[in-house]
Amino acid sequence: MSAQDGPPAEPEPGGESMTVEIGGTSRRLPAEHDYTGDGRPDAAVEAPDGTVVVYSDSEDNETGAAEPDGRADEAWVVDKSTGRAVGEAHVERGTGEWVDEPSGPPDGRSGPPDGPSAPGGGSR
Ligand SMILES: [Ca+2]
Ligand SMILES: [Ca+2]
Repeated sequence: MSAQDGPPAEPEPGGESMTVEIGGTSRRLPAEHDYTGDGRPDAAVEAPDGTVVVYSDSEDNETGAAEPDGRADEAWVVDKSTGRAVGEAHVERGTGEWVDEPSGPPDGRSGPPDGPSAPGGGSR
């Protein structure tokens, strides 16, 4: 893709934020970068264990309509050392609870044989 011109309808950069509701608690997180590639800013939270959770808002959490409502409805757990997603979850419509996706992305499985790059120990 050639992106010579700016994005057509980008919401003002820098001033975005997203609400993440976990277990009845709401957190407001800055959403400044598009990690998922859909053109909308996502929020990211770094965890002490070296993973980053990326939150994405792509639909209305209550109706499921494809309109962002400012509340996160998808999340990916990314291993910082590899840059790969190691987990995925989404908000269950109706209950508003986070549900783990049972299986990873289908194309993440049979890739090129680049072995796990974990030289020298680790915490597991
Ligand atoms: Ca995004
Ligand atoms: Ca949402």
